[in-house]
Amino acid sequence: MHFLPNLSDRPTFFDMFYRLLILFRGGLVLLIGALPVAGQTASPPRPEEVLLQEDFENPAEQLFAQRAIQHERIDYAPSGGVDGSAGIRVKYEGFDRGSQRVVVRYPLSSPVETATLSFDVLFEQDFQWVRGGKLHGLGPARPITGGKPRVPDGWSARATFKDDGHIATYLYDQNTTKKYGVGATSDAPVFSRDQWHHVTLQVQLNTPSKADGFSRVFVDGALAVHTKGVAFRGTSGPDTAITQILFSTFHGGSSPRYTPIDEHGKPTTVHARFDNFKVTAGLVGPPVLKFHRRVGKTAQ
Ligand SMILES: [Ca+2]
Repeated sequence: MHFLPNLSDRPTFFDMFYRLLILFRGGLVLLIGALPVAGQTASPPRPEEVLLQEDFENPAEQLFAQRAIQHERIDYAPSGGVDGSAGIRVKYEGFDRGSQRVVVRYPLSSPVETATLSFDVLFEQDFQWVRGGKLHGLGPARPITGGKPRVPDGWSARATFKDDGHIATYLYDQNTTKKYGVGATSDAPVFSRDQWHHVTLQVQLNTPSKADGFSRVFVDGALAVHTKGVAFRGTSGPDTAITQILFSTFHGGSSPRYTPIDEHGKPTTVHARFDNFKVTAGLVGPPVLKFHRRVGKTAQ
């Protein structure tokens, strides 16, 4: 106790108080030293496993960008992405079944049971949502889309844009009484024209014998739709896992009611731009507790 002041052999009340104060301070230092640093946990979280990432800045070196730009209705936009970076521009050419299909499928780097797709989208000033259309998603080796018959090892999970800038989940599940996909629509519009929006689609596959899968869609960090109790697949096996990004965007629907039209009522072409596609293993994204106004209800 050499650091103590030279106290008398018969301590006064002040001496006792001073000794206690020094001991207490020493104990406090030891206690603080034993505490973890703020924000640190006993086992640090695993780093994100990125299954696909594309910012379009070096298209010659990025295979997904190359594949996308080869599509006749996708143009490379050197300064058309987020913050003047490079992106892509999609032409939605109206015809009697909505707009011409723009579909690019690309494999993920490994199969997973749970994944998160995110991307940025800007609907240009000319864009018309009409009655709705597709807005990308995830699928297995053989995705079911376009009203094709359901099979046990086939499914798909996509977002769709809806009238007035709403968003919806659009899921081909195991419900054999349905011809088309099922899902839910946000209660309020989430998109505005000429403004970048960040879309996040989470997919959790079901246990093959149970309807315990789900899909959530977030827009600009807020939960817009949460569809629970989904039987995406009716069997197990590697072919049922999430293995592909389904770049898929067009109006429709299969009737002129989905078609973007000009002032004369004739089919016209409208545009949207995309940037920063990323697919990550697991549920990545904003916390679920942050709601986008009200969460859409399942409408099956
Ligand atoms: Ca970019």
